[in-house]
Amino acid sequence: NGAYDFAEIQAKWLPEWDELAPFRAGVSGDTRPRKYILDMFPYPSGDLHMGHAEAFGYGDTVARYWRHQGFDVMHPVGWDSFGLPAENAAIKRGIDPRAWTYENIEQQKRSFRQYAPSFDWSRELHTSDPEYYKWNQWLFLKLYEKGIAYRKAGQVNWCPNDQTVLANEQVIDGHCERCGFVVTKKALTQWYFRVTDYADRLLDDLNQLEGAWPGKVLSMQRNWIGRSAGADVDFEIEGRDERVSVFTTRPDTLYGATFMVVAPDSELAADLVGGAPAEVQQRFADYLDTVRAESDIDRLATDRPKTGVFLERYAVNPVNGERLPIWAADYVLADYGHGAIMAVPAHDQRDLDFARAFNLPVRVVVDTNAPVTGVIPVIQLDEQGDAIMPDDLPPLDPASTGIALGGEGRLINSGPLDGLSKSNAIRRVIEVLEQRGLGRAAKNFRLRDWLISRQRYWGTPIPIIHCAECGEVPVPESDLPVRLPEAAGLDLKPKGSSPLGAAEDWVNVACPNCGGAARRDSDTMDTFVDSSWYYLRYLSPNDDTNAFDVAEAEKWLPVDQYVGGVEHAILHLLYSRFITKVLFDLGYLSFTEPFTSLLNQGMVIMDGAKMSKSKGNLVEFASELSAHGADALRVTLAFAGPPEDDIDWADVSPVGAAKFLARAWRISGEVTSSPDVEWKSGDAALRRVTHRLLADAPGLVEAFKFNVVVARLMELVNATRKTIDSGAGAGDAAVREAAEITAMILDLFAPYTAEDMWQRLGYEPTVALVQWRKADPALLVEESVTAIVQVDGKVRDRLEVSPKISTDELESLARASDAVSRSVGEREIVNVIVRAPRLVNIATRG
Ligand code: ANZ
Ligand code: ZN
Repeated sequence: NGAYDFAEIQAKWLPEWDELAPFRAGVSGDTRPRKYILDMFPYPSGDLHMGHAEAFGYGDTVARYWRHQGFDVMHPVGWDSFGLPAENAAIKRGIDPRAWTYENIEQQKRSFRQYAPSFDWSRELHTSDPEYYKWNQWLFLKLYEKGIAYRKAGQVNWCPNDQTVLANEQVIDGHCERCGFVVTKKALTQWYFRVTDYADRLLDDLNQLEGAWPGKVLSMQRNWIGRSAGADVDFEIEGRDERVSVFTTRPDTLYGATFMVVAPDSELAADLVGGAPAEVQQRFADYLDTVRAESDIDRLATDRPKTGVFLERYAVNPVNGERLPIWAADYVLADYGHGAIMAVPAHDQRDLDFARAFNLPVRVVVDTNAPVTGVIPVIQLDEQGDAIMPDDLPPLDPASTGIALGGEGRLINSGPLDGLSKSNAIRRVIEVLEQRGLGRAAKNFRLRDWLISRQRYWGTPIPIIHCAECGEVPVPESDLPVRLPEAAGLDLKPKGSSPLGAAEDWVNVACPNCGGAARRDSDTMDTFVDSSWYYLRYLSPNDDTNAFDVAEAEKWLPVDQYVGGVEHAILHLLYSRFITKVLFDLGYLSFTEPFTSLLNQGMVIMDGAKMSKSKGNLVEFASELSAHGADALRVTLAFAGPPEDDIDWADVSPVGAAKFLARAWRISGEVTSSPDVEWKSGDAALRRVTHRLLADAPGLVEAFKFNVVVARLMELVNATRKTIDSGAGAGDAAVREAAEITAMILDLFAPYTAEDMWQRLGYEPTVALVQWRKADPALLVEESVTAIVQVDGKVRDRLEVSPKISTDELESLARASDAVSRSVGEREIVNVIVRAPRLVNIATRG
């Protein structure tokens, strides 16, 4: 019974667990109900870091918990091993991205082994293995068949530093997500996935996740998809055959349109300016040059001075025949709606700013002072302080105040719409426009199709062959995988076209269709394709005939609990949800949302700041692991606070956690009763602490209150120690019971210590599969003591009361007792002495 030595315990149990392989999921004949607990798989950039320790610690707590609850738990791990960092490291240090990647995977695996999450290692996968990316290519071909994967020429986001295309999602405030460079636009032909076809479903299905996903993530997804409802309105253009449609969320304000604005970088603008005088064309061309250099974020900002060029063309308002001058201005974006708007300066702030800058008319068409049923008006006070009813006030005048009128109200200056409320007017205008064929109800999304082409080496080759005769030819499924050629000899430096284009032996192939000379598509896929469906591959990671096993998917999916960082709140989750819906439509899956519940862990920070090497506040996972051991590290992370909150490593104490573990472990060595002792015979007070924890822990774990469970374990360990030291001794049955339950629950956070305790208590490994003991209801009722009530020195009643009862409460209980009243009778009570909780002494006279 020596001292607690984590290193010794770790070294002892690792090989035992390897032998036992207790975490294999889906072993044939296993009839337990199933749970799928998934952590976002790591990217192999160096060793694991504290963020991994935290997320994988929490995920493992959940996985272990469900095993104790009798479930067959799928808890796999793999690596998201394609991507830019490997390639950049390769370029910088002249090494093979493959070697760099797989060395890092080995390093992370060694660390994971020590850290000991309960992974089913037999399901390990790496997205950069041909056995995996073959199925990315298969997925691409399925999407291609359905018209969901397509190629189009367009202006794409371009990072001049990384020399690669970026998805909209990878542009943060106009800068490259990876390197921070200002992102520019470039014309390129690229592959896209038609995620916009799924926009409605991606939005509506979020309702199913309400309460099970963090609210913040749901709202980020909703904003990203950005659905707005309104109408398309078609405007006649003088001197042009084709009409121009605009998208508006406020068709009710159509009578207030006083000009039209087109995006300078739209085809429409180019077309319209073609019919304008030469000097307008020149002014427009100069303006376009400045606009091209601006980011979308800048263009949409409300607080910058408005700029624009009058094209000297006119549109005609379909409802009143008014001529509207057409301007080109940067605040209208080419790729939203139709790239053109009807400007209603009285009711739209950006239009108002523009109108005031260029002296364009402002016409109020919604009187926001007019009362509307169900809308509480803003009451103003006159000089005497009396309320002015809003409908006594004239409409506000945005042209002089500079403030557009956005609110509810009643229509004015709008012919047949006058008097209608805003929402009724919207309905009415749409009806009229539809009748006349001049417009229709419409909705718009902020979401764009997913650009998946990358001009980089370290990714999945796109399985398409370009033939001069046949055009785009999909690689036949039987020829998959299209393997990445060796990196050796290729120049991986970014240059705007894919390095694969220079791999002559690889890129030149016979057309699968006509046999003629053809070339492989040399782009690789965005790595978000890899991670969009990996949760499926874990179910049959070695199957070389199917991407995933449909029957296994039926059994295990959707994922019950997903754990990972909030940095994936938009992209990764959106793409996984999208691909899941596509596979549902293709008949492969029977569910439409992949992740039933989501937990986002907070960050591990140091001294209030994000950790980084350059700031010098980096806490290395490896050094913490060797200093304190896996268990103390995991207990520290679990105990630090709610998992969603950031953990400041300066505020926590792995040393304290280790002391707690040692205290728990010591007890397991002191127990002298044998495993078959009757627990019922043990100390009742300690048994209550044990059983209350047994009863409460499931709810706490399921609500992710891991810190509370650890605190309660500490309480139990202290109570056990007290019982041992208080004379009951280590032989008391309740001490054994408490130690066994401690080991079982401690397994959620400190598997090595728990296993060793389990063995010291006389059992075979593994504690990880011990079934949750049922709490004894009799031990859950609040503890009571017997209070004796005396009347004039004679015991008249015994009351069962709480040990914490107050003097006053006990006195009134005693006075209320029938036995006491009977014995007092008509006599007068002259004195009451109360010694809560045990004694009440009543003296009488008469
Ligand atoms: C007239 C109007 C009147 C508008 C009014 C608003 C208020 P969301 O909600 O983001 O969908 N718009 C349409 N296409 C645009 C584009 N390509 N670039 C910039 N702005 C564009 O916004 C829809 C509103 O944004 C549309 O409704 C349009 O202005 C503008 F009192 O039309 B609105
Ligand atoms: Zn061909």
